[in-house]
Amino acid sequence: MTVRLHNELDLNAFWMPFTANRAFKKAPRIIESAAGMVCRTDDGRELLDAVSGLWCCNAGHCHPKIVEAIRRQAGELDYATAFQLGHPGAFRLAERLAGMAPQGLDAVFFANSGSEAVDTALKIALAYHHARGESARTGLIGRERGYHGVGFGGTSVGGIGKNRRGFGPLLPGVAHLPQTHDLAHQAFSRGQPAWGAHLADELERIVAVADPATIAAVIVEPFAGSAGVLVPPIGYLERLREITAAHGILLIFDEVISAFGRVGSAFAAERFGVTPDLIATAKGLTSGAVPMGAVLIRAELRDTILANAPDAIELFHGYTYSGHPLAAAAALAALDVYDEENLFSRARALAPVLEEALHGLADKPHVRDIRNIGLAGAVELTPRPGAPGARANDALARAFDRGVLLRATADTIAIAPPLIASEEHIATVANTLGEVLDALP
Ligand code: PXG
Repeated sequence: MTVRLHNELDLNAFWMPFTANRAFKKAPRIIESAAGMVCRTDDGRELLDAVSGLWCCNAGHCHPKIVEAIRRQAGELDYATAFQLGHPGAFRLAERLAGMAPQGLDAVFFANSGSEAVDTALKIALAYHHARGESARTGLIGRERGYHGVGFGGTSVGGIGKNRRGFGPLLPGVAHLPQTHDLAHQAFSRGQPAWGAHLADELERIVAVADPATIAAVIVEPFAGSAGVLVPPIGYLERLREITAAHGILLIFDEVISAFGRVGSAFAAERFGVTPDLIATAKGLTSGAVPMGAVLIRAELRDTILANAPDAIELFHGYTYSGHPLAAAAALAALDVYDEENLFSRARALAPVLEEALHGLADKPHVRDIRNIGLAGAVELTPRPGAPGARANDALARAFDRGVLLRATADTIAIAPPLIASEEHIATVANTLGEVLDALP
């Protein structure tokens, strides 16, 4: 007889993040170990991980090289502060990231999560304008359905209503661009939709109302992940870049999900051919093995702040664990693995396989849209009347029982396998989802 470990666990104290705690604790699902594409539950079941943990384990789980690098680092230097001291790993990693980043983004600031990376990027944007004597530029522009983590900055620029409600007035001076997904014009688009570039022109309207000289930055995900893989219309990001540049507004890409191969390149900025002023990233940076976030910054921004600083310390910002030795070691190893195993080009090669497999589900019951970009895809279902989200949740539970781990936001099911996935893995995910949809009420 299998012993279920969670029967021995007291589940009460851990208040789980973004979780239906009461429901979970009645029917807990515990992952005990993982390797490569597979997670194992405490009752010995194997699950094919079709969401890379949570969009982060791009090299798969427990990659031996990453595991070994963390082990080695833990025995050599557990911690060194980066405040007025340093250790080699953080410098090596920053140099490496600057080398991979789009041209000109040569300065790197370390954080410990996507949320911290986003708030750091927003603060650096404000500090830059302040250093240039444009202290009135404090306004920030996000986008409807955008997700930028859970700090007060990221929550303020974020555009998912439920994540904002109940948390007070948030930051002042924030506006939101319209979201870019439109079923009537884009349903079942493969890759970037042809319709919707004009939605970027809304920025002109917002800027005209607010006075451009009061706006510091625009922040968007190159493709929106959490909201359910909303792919940028052709020409949309280019247009945002033109408008921001014309008004002296910084453009921040939130690449917490889209970097490190998810769309077949180191950064989505490269894939879409649009270079922002700052990139916030995390997740795949360490392949999820140790928490870490980073902001890549156009060097001129950093240099302006350094040159105009009234104090010896130029930016009063940073974290106890900025550039933590274990995180830096994990990230350096992850970047090695991405290189050695050509995982970004592998993702590029697998993208059409995922596209074909997912769009093959178009005629299944309840499906009202399918979207994809790189190794990210979404199947959007028609909600059950009066019960938004219930149908996708049901689908997830059924896929789990059939050994496939998926994610859902509202009634959209997201698929984002590790970049080490094989064509067979992708077929298994799509076939399982197809069987689930066939039987789904
Ligand atoms: N920006 C983006 C674009 C993200 O996707 C964050 C910031 C925040 O990162 P941290 O490390 O602070 O969580 C994220 C996180 C989902 C899901 O189901 C996605 C995230 C987090 C939780 C759930 O799609 N992304």
